[in-house]
Amino acid sequence: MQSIKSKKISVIGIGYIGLPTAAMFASNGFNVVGYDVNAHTVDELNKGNIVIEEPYLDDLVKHEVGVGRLRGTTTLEVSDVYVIAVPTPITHDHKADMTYVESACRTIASIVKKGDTVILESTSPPGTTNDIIVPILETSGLVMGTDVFVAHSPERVLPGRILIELVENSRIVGGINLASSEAVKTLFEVFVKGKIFLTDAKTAEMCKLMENTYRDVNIALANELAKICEDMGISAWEVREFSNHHPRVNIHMPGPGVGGHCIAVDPWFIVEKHPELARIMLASRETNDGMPHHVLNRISALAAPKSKIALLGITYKPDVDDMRESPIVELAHLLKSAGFEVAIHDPFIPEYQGDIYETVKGAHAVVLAVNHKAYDGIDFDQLAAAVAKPVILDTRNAWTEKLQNDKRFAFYVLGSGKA
Ligand code: SAJ
Repeated sequence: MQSIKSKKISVIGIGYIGLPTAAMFASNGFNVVGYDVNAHTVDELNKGNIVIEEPYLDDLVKHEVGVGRLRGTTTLEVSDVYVIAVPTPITHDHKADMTYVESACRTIASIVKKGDTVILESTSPPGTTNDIIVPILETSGLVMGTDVFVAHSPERVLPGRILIELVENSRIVGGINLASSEAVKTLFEVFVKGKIFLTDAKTAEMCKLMENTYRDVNIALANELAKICEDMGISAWEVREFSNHHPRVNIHMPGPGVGGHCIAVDPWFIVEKHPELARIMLASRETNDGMPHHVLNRISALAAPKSKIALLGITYKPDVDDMRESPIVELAHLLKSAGFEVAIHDPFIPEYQGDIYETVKGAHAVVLAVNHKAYDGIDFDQLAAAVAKPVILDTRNAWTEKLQNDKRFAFYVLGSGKA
C-alpha cells in the first residue's frame, strides 16, 4: 500500500491559510505544490519568500522550498490530494461569493483521478460541499465518496499564531460519507496534535460559522454595553472586569468595530439563508458594523469641525499587517466624509510607517485605534509637544492606566462615560 507521505498534495490558494497549511504538510514529509492564480505570490514562493506577515512562517517556507518539498505553480498539477483554501468573500449585499471555490473545483474536476481526496478548507455556507463541490467534481465522471473522497475541514487558526494552532487546535472533518471523513483524518493526523472529530459536511460547515458568529454576537453585546455605559457615565471596562470574575461569564471587549476576514464575514453565511431565524446574528452584525460611526460621533464631540485627527493603527487588530474589513479603514473614510483631515500611522503598513510624531503634528485629537505593541513605547512628552490639542481617545482601553490621571492630556476611553 502507498505510504501516506508519498502522496502529492496540491494546495489551491496560497494565502493566509493555504500557505501555512502547505508548509506544514511539507515539513511533515509530503511533496507539496502551492497553486495560485497570482504569479507574483507563486514566484516569491519559489524563491522561498512569503508575501504575508506571520510569525515563523518565512523560516519554515524557506526551509521547505530549499529542501524541495514545497514549490509554487500557476498551473494545477495532477496530485493525490487537493486542498482548497481560496477566499470566500461576501458581496456588497452580504451574500457568499463562491466564485473562487467553484473555479477551483472545475480545475480539479479536469484532472482528478480515482483514489484522490479533495478537502475544502475555505469557510463556506452550510451545504457548499454537497451542493456545489460534489456536483462540479462529478463532471469528471467519477463517483464522489467512492472513487474520490470529499470533505470539509475548516481552518480555525488565529492569525499571528497560525503555525502553533495548526498543530495544537482540534479539527473537525465533515465528509460526504464516513470513508471521506476517514481519508481526510488520516492526512491531518500526521501533524495535528489536537483531537480530530468526524462528522458530516454540513455540520462541519456550520461549526466553523457558529464559532465566529459566537464571537461576533458576544462582541456586539460588549459594544452595546460600551454605548450604554458611556451614556450612564460609568466604564464598560470596569463592568467587564468585575463581571468576568463570575465563573460562567465571559464578556468580550468593546472596540471600534469587528474586522478581519472571518468574524465580520461568517455570520452573513448563516443569515443569508435564514434571515427570519438568525435575528440576534443579524442585529449583532449591525451593532458591530455601526461602531466606526459611533467612534466618529465621539470624535466629533471632542474635536473642532474640519480639524486634523490622527489615527494610530489601521489594521483590523493588533500586530498583524492585515487591513481586510478593518473598521478603522471605515472610520478614516467616515472622518474624511465628515470634513476632518485624517492622518494615519501604522507600523505594519508601509504606506503609514512614517514618524509617529510627524503624523500627530497639529492634530486636534489622537485616536488609539489599534493597540499595536509598538505603541507601548510612545513618548507622551513628544506626543504632547507635537499635537495642537492634547486630546486622546483610546478605543481599546490600552492607555487607561498610563494616562487617566495624566494632566498633559484630556483622556477619553471608548466604552467609558467617566471624565
Ligand atoms: N474584537 C473585539 N472584541 C473582542 C475580540 C475581538 O472587538 O473581544 C475584534 C478585533 O479587534 C478584530 C476582530 O474582532 O477586529 C476579530 O479579531 P479576533 O482576534 O477575535 O479574530 P480573527 O478574525 O483574527 O480570527 C478569528 C478567530 N476566531 C475566533 O477567535 C473564534 C480564529 O480562531 C479563526 O480561525 C479565524 O477567525 C478564522 O479564520 O475564521
